[in-house]
Amino acid sequence: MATQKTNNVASAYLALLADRGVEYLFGNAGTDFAPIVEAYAEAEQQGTKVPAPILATHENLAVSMAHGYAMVTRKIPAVMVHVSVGTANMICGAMNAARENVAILLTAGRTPLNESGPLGARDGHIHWAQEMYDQGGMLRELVKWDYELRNGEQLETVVDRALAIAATEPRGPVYLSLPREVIARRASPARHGPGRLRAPAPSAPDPAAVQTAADMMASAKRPLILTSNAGRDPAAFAALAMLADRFAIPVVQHHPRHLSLPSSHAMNLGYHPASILADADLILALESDVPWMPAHGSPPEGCKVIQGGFDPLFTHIPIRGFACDLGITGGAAAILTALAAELEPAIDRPAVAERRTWVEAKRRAQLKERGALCERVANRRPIHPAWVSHCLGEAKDAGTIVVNEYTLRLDHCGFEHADSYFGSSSASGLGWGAGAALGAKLGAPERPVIAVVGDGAYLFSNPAAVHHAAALHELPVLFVVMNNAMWNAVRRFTVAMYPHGKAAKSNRSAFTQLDRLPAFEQICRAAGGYGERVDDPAQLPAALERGMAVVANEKRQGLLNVICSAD
Ligand SMILES: Cc1ncc(C[n+]2csc(CCOP(=O)(O)OP(=O)(O)O)c2C)c(N)n1
Ligand SMILES: [Mg+2]
Repeated sequence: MATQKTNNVASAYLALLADRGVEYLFGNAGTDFAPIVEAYAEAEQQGTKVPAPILATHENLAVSMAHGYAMVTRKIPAVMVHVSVGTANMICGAMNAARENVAILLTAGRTPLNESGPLGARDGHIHWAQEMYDQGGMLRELVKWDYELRNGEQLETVVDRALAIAATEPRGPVYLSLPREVIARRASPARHGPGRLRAPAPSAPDPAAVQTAADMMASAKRPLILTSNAGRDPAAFAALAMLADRFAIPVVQHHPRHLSLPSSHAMNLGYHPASILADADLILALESDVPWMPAHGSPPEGCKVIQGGFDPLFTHIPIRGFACDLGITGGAAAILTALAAELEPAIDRPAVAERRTWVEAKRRAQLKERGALCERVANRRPIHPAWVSHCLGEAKDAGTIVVNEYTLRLDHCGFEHADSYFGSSSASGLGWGAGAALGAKLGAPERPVIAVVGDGAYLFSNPAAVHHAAALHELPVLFVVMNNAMWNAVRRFTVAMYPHGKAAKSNRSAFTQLDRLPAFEQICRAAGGYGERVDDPAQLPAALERGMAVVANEKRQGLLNVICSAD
């Protein structure tokens, strides 16, 4: 039984969070924070253990940092923002986290309830206009649970329930609002017991469903595994490598957010399902919200589809019609392990040998094509994104964490270990990558962290706030900005929709060019970091080396503004 000498509910709240393993509170403050600020001062004086406060000067940065931290540590961080307006700024980050099953305790103050009277009652003009009928309603669709703290007596139940629900698979953010008078109330010395409200273990894959899947797989000639996120569970990384190798089943990672298979694995057929879909007679889509892109081709008729994961139908997505002839609910590692055990006695060894040869030939052709492209573009100016990706792959070491907001070409940058690569959320709320990289560095300080972002993504991330946070919290990250001076995605999708249209013929179409961009390297330098503009492809390897050396040796952030072509 832990006892704190507390003044107010806020003190008890912070002590409870720390006791439950919440190491950091990422915050962007306002008038609602007064009791929290006071509680921190009190904790410092009394030596009470509380989550370390991590100040972020924009809410999207605060949530993205928390996301990055949670993604590498699998611990639950807390975020606190300023009432309704802070919540509004936080929603994009909340959506990124929700779609990636990242457990975060999102919190916000709440406009004082009383117009006068108790400590914490309204004393600023904003305390009228900032009130909303349903503050939590703004992000209710994106969180697993939301609640408003009513009094200090329920604190332990509320916090424990919030953390347990966030940690239950499929994981996700939860939201708690904290009215100012409630957290300002005097609390009797807080007593909380050890946490008794733990996240339940996930259900095991149904043995009958696994048996059926194994039968389907054993009789298939060209089975294919498609995944985006199996590697969220590091045990699944090893299980997938084993199963794919043992039974010679090719794997394609479609828009991966976590690495699920080493790049060098003999069954790794890259990142584009369209290149192999036509051959498949059975697909296992594992933790994959969009296993293939119907607009680019669908599996042939007669090809059966098994979907597996914690929520195989992705019920939070309103429309999603990917076939599911058989669904298996459970963790990716558990599904793969059970499947391998059932497949072992059923498998036709000569068929596996034939398939292995077939996959290896496909893989050789892919590698040759990638190598040829890389050679072709190596000397191009502006620098080609494939060359940047290749050079980065050569420069980083095995322990490096790469956070990619969208522009890195995975085809040209190899990764061998679980948790070495993190891609941006399927929701793609831009502005995530730079903050997530800072959070990753906070969670894994001993590992080098590189953020690869487009010029657009970089600007969405609130660069001044990002570089300030990197300096303030001493988080030396290397930012590599692939600067093509445009929102190429907007251009690409316009041309794809109107290939013979007027915009396709123009290179000055609206809402695509980013002219007169600032010198990004100077923004980083202004915050005390290292900054370099790179426009010569031959100089890129040396520039990467310099950037990485500064980050490693001088322990300060760095930014390479790499002048790139669109494609
Ligand atoms: C919050 C948010 N606003 C807008 C978009 C739409 N969007 C998707 S990609 C993109 C452009 C990204 O530009 P950049 O990072 O430079 O990469 P590029 O497309 O040039 O490769 C935009 C604006 C988004 N995904 N998220
Ligand atoms: Mg761009």
